[in-house]
Amino acid sequence: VEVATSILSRLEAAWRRSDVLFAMLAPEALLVQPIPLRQPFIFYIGHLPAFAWNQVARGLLGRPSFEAAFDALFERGIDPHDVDRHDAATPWPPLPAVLAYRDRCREALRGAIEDVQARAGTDVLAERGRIFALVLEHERMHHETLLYMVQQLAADRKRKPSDWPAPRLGRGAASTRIAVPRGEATLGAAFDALPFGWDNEFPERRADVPAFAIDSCPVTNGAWAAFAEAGGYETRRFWTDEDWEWKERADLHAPAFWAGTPGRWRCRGLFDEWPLETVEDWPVYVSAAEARAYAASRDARLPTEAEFHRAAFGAPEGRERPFPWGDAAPGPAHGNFGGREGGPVPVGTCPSGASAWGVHELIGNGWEWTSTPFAPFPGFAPYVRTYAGYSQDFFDGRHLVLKGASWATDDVFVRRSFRNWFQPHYPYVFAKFRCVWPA
Ligand code: AVJ
Ligand code: FE
Repeated sequence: VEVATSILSRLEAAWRRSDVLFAMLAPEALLVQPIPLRQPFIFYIGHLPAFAWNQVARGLLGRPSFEAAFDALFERGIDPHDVDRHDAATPWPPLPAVLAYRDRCREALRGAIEDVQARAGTDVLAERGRIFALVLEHERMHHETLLYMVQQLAADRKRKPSDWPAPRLGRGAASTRIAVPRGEATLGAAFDALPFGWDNEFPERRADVPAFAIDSCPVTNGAWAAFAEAGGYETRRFWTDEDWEWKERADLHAPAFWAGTPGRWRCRGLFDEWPLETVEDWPVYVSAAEARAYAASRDARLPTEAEFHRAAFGAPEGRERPFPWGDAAPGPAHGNFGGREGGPVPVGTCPSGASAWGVHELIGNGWEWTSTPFAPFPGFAPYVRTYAGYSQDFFDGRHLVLKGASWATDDVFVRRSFRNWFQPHYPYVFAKFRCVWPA
């Protein structure tokens, strides 16, 4: 009963957050698709309940659909091969119908908790309430999707909540180069070590990581402006062939988060815009393609996933840590994640979240790009039989692993084994980077 109550209250909290986020949209924004690869907002109003219903009621309990067309229409948001599954000629259903569907799904889920628990002894997805953790994490993941879509939405189509946090302007810390000696890093996790993890987090894998040096802080807007103004976007040798071609085609001269012109850049937040000088110590949010061009300009490269782990969780005394700062459960003292700030903060201003080596904000203030293609660990199994394609569909060599968390990432994702992934030419994520060099 206690477990059921906690599942229910976590579901209800996630749903309330979903409703708060959708309330940021002006009504005319529902059909807007601010990111071409993503569906319009209305899709997500249906996707969150459809996903939960499809997983728990249809997938696990085998219940019949009450609205099969919506179950299918709202099932998946992004196709592995970037194909928009919704035929543009077919109009989306009216909002009241989608909201009625959402409410019916939520009601069915409230009623399904005990039925799922009854199968805990025989079904790995019912055991430890895994299917509900999955549904909860999916909903919370999409909260961040929504926020970075709202970020791209025109100002007159969104509404700032009255309690939106004030921006943290001001100076950050200067970045230094930190030497990390050779050692082992643990990636992933043993299946039984976590109450829930996505398929791509398992099993545990040890990597031997040669010594390297790494920026103590991520690259800032100010440093990026210097790169852009020195001709970084126009210097062919900093870019790989593919990245150059993409950048040329997109006609990119600045990060997707910037507006304005050279010397007069402005940085766009979710609802406001600032002259770059006032936020020059915020981490710069860029695509991996831009990040690796910047790294090349400094004779550096992006860290691998294993190097990120070594920098974040390794320690001179040998024993790896669950979190960069040690054993304490993640909270506001450890970094800018969990949606407590409304955007980035100046780099290096949360020293209590630094790793054993003194590397700052590896978790929080922006996801971090790695150079590692998203791929399964040896022994991978798509154990979520109701969603076997969650990771597998993206093991295509076209996605990179990101680690850490952004200001918008829920606390639930702050665990060592969590892996995010995006294409290197996807510039919309709250994703920062730092450089590494040979030792
Ligand atoms: C893990 C964040 C890359 O947003 O495409 C949501 C998560 N998968 N619904 C994404 C996801 C299906 C996924 N990322
Ligand atoms: Fe989804």
